Amino acid sequence: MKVKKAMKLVEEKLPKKRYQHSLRVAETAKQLADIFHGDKDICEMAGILHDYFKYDDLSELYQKVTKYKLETELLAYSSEILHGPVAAAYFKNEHNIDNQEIFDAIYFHTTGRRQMGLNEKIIFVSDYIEPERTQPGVEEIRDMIYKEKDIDKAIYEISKRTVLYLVAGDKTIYPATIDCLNYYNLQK
Ligand code: DGI
Ligand code: FE
Ligand code: FE
Repeated sequence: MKVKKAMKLVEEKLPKKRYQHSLRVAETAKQLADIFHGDKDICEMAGILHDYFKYDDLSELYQKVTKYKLETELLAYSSEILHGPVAAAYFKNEHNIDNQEIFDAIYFHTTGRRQMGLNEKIIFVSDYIEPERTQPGVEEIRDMIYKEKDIDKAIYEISKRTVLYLVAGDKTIYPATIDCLNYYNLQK
């Protein structure tokens, strides 16, 4: 699929603000691909498509988990966890995007996981630091990327903040989120 087609699909599917977020993630990811020697085309495509199912009803997402034979473990989680895996499977199956790195980057963009590939790491971080993100401490993460150029440290700090936030809100933590935290704690 060409970039323009991907943009058009996302523009038609998502509210304007979420479409614009997707474009900013793609732009940020291209920048990070330059800095860390990732693949700009993979980063751009994954960035554009990553949140495609962000606002689908849970029942629609569950149907697609079954249709695309994704892990049944996913059925215990909400759309916050599901929108990535379902988008990865949808674009692979319905739009012939058969690039494993794009698949992984979209699939794990919310949770991260242990041993992420470079482009997968770039999407995970770009989603968190794109220019309009304003969560407390985001500037520290931007410094780890743009000044220290330490992507593994940034991943650990993002995971840590996410887990703290989830625990504080009594949310269920998906296993890959914890794996990511532990793995990058030892890498940083
Ligand atoms: O889709 P975005 O808003 O751009 O960002 P995202 O896909 O990273 O989603 C962020 C949300 O997902 C945020 O509110 C935290 C939540 N999240 C991340 N890891 C987990 C999680 N929610 C649960 N319940 N469990 C997790 O492990
Ligand atoms: Fe997302
Ligand atoms: Fe996002």
